[in-house]
Amino acid sequence: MATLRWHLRDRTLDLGRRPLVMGIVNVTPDSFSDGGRFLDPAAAAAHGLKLAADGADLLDVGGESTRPGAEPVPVDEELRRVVPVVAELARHAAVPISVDTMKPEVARACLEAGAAVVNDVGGFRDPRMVAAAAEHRAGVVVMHMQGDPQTMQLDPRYADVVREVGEFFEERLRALAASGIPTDRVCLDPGIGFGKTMDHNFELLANLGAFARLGRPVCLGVSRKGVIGQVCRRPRGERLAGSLAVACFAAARGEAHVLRVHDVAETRDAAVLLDAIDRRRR
Ligand code: HH2
Repeated sequence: MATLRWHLRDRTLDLGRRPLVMGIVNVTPDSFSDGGRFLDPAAAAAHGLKLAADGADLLDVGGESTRPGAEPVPVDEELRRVVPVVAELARHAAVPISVDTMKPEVARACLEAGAAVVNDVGGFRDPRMVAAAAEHRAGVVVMHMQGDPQTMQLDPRYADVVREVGEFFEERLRALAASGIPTDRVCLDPGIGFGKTMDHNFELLANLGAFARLGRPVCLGVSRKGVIGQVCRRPRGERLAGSLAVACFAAARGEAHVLRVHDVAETRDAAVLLDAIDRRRR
């Protein structure tokens, strides 16, 4: 892989070697695969530390489920869920902390508590999100979503999903650079399952190279998602093999650089193995 760096506040991540593993810490009662397991902030922080010990390169803390049809969470409640967890992890985990939120108040409070990345499934279309990330020189994950989580799966439509997601990224990179977020702080994410049919998801997975060509790291979130379940006919608890297959396919082609996953230890093993093979390529 060529040199690829992602700047987050005072750190720089090197994505040129093996794919990085972003461990998911959901502080929610209703996330699609692990809702309710880590709603208590102490349990969530302990889970985050375990994922760091398992080899996560980043931890992504979220307090609002974005599964299709999920109920929006009021800002006070989301703050109450995530800020103590981010603060605890920023103090005790050696890896950068990301906050998965669409709310500027939450992004700002988490950055003040030590987060280094804002992961916005809304794609930083809200100028207040942009301002919060710019002021703190945070790294950002710009995800593509058609519509919003309440309605996104009702009737997703594209003339050409790969072209439209690519155009969205190009527009975002330009707009963010003009608003104080330089391109070297941006990671792109096609948003698998966010306003997409199964066909759209597979079109995107098969053509991730179109986004890697934009010169920025690509984050891929397929862990335990419906896109795995529908093909493999497995319930959520049995999608690890499928999740790894998709992640490895993309990473081995140099088309995914950050793997957002629930199963960190297993994904880390896969990433390290890919690297061991890749280093010997002639
Ligand atoms: N997927 C989910 C949430 N946030 N962020 C990015 N950048 N990319 C993704 O694919 C992505 C994301 C959904 O997964 P999860 O957090 O496990 O579930 P829930 O939203 O139900 O909490």
